Amino acid sequence: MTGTVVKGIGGFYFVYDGNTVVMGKARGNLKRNKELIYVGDIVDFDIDENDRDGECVIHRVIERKNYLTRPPVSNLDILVVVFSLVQPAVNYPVIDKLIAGCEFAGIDPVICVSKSDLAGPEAVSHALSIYSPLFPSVSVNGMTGEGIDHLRELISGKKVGLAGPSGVGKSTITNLLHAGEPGIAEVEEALLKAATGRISSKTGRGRHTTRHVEIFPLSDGTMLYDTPGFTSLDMPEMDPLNVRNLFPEFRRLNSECRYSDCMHINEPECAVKEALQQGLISETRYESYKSMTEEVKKWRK
Ligand SMILES: Nc1nc2c(ncn2[C@@H]2O[C@H](COP(=O)(O)OP(=O)(O)O)[C@@H](O)[C@H]2O)c(=O)[nH]1
Ligand SMILES: [Mg+2]
Ligand SMILES: [Zn+2]
Repeated sequence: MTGTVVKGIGGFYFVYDGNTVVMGKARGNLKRNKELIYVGDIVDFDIDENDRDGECVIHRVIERKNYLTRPPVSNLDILVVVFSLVQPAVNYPVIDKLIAGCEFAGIDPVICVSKSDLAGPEAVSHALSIYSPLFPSVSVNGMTGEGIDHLRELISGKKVGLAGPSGVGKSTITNLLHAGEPGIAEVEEALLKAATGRISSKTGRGRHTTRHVEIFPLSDGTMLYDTPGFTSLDMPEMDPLNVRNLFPEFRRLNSECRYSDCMHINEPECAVKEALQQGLISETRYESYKSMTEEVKKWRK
């Protein structure tokens, strides 16, 4: 049978088959090879016939198209990159680095400007104008729920997580997405049933719970990754020249610069700098690009 790992705790995994949740363990060979199973993995599993409690055995990971490490999750289609303009103030380099991290990991970003009640409509439209030509973008008011339906549409049927600085409203948005979802109560009940008496309280308090991740299926087929939120994504060491490929608005211009290895910083006849001067590329995006390039250069020293 095939299912999605929706939770892992103390060496046990919970597998959702589209209907119900069963609890189980990884087969011996997976454990011996120290192959980690990630929440989000699509796995091949069987119900253990000899097990009265209907535990399952996970034979292998069938699909892991991408993964993130902090917290460890796989197979995200979308990361909703959330930021507010005030309380806390926006830090564009941090946001653009998160977006670049999505590009790097092969995850589609959806941009969400939060706390629209605090910033004023002009500031919100300005922020949206930076991102909406590049990515699906939405503004949300966590106090009234305004914008949540639009966000639901943008993530419908996908495997979705939330990322963004602390305090921007990720938990609030997650709760709004959960509101009135019968699927969540059912899965929670099945999880609880599967776990009762099987996980010792000692294991339950172990280190596996410190970065708690759980996936909740919503009624429209969306799989919502309930995490404390990704505040940053790991970036590997890379050639500074590759940073330009993580900015989609630069990519189509790369071939139009005089030099094919143009970094778009000090070179003459640079199509990106021309686009910047014409207002076709946002200044904050360009500044973020420069600061990321500097950061990547430092790592390589
Ligand atoms: N005014 C206002 N406050 C919000 C909004 N969304 C969240 N908050 C508040 O901002 C604080 C941080 O929100 P939280 O969801 O915990 O942020 P997280 O750290 O990103 O998960 C809480 O006190 C929320 O009540 C919003 O849209 N407007
Ligand atoms: Mg939170
Ligand atoms: Zn250039």
